Amino acid sequence: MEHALKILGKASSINVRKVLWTCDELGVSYEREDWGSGFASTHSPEFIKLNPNAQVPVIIDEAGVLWESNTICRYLAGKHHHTELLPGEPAARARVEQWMDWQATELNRSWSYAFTGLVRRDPEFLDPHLIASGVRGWNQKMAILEQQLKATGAYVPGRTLPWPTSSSACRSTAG
Ligand SMILES: N[C@@H](CCC(=O)N[C@@H](CS)C(=O)NCC(=O)O)C(=O)O
Repeated sequence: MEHALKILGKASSINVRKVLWTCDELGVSYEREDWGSGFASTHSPEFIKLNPNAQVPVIIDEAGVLWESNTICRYLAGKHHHTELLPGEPAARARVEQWMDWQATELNRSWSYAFTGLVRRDPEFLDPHLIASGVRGWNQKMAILEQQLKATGAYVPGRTLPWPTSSSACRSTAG
């Protein structure tokens, strides 16, 4: 019997939403617990044992505990043999992973300082030059994304997601 998938993380987190959206596309059911700022603390000893980075999302299933949102999405697609969502063919797979890696490294790095200062109002992130540089970086990355979406006419890796889905409500709210 397959164990239920448990997802730890508040649904408003962009990184948790990736995992929820992936589950929706795969038709995988799950239980979710609210963890993260505003909810149960990820700095509690109980949570740190699961993810030493004190971040959501974390998943737990019969294989154990996993963190890092993009890894979780790839794991779930692989586990459920959805090679259309995460292709097995190396070149097609690399094109999906290229954008996932870009998001986690280049894109996230561009906005995080300015976001932490301007939105979170963290006093350690209020250097106006670094904020201006973050805003410039974000706009450069968004121009790359816009260009790619213009080229495909649809989704980042290509013209279609692998199969039609009824989850348009989920898609429109995924940030
Ligand atoms: N690289 C991590 C980043 C995870 C991350 O930044 N999570 C944020 C929420 S979006 C978090 O846990 N913040 C601490 C908190 O909410 O307590 C991933 O992709 O899973």
